[in-house]
Amino acid sequence: MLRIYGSAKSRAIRVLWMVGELGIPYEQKDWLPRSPETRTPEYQALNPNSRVPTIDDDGFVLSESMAINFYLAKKPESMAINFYLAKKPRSPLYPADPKHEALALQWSLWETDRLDRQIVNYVNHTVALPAPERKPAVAEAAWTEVVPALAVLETALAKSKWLAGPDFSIADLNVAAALYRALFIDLKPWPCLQSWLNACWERPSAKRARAMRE
Ligand SMILES: N[C@@H](CCC(=O)N[C@@H](CS)C(=O)NCC(=O)O)C(=O)O
Repeated sequence: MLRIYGSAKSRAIRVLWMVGELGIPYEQKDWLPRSPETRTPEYQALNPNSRVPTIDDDGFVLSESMAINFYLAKKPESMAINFYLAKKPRSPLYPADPKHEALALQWSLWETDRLDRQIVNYVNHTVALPAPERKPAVAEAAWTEVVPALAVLETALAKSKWLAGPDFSIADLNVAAALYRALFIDLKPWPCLQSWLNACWERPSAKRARAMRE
C-alpha cells in the first residue's frame, strides 16, 4: 500500500491531487511541516531533509513532490504489468510522446526554480501569515521574481491550452498545484494563466485535495 507522509496543508497537496486523479489507493500520515513527527529518527531515515511530502510505496521511498508525481503518474502502467495484462494501458496523465514528456519535466523543474518558494513567500508575507509576522521586504523581493515567472506562463498558455501536449497532463497538475496560493491573488494581468489555473483546479480530484486543506 502506498503511504503518503504530509498534510494537504503542505506540498503534499500535489501528491494527493495526483493519487485522486489516478484512483491510486493510499494511506496518509497527515503531518504538518515542522511537526514533531517529521523530526524523529524514523522519519529522517525516510527523508533526511525532515520535509514533507515523502512516499513509501511498499518499501520504495521517495521525496521531492515533483519526482513523486512523475513516479505516481506512471503507476497505473506498473500496476497493470503486475496483473500480466497483455496490453499495457497508458497512464492518462503521463505524456506518451517523448517531446511532451520532456516538456512536462521542463515545466516541473522550471516551476521549482522560478516560482515554488517565491509564490509561497509572497502570499505568506502579504496575507497568509499573522500580520506581525509578515515581512514586507520578503514579499517585495518575492514579487519581483513572481511577476516575470507568471508572464512566462501567460505567454506559453496564450499559445497552447495545456503545458505539455494536447491534453491536461502531469505538467499542468504539477505547476497548477504549486500555484495553489496564486488562487488567492489577482491574476487579471495574466488572463490565459487565470483561466488555465481555474480549469485545473476545477477538476474533481483537485477540488477534493483542496477540501482536505481548507
Ligand atoms: N522541494 C521539496 C520541498 C519540500 C518542502 O519544503 N516541504 C515543506 C512543506 S510544504 C516542509 O516540509 N518544510 C519543513 C521545514 O522547512 O522544515 C518538495 O517539493 O517536496
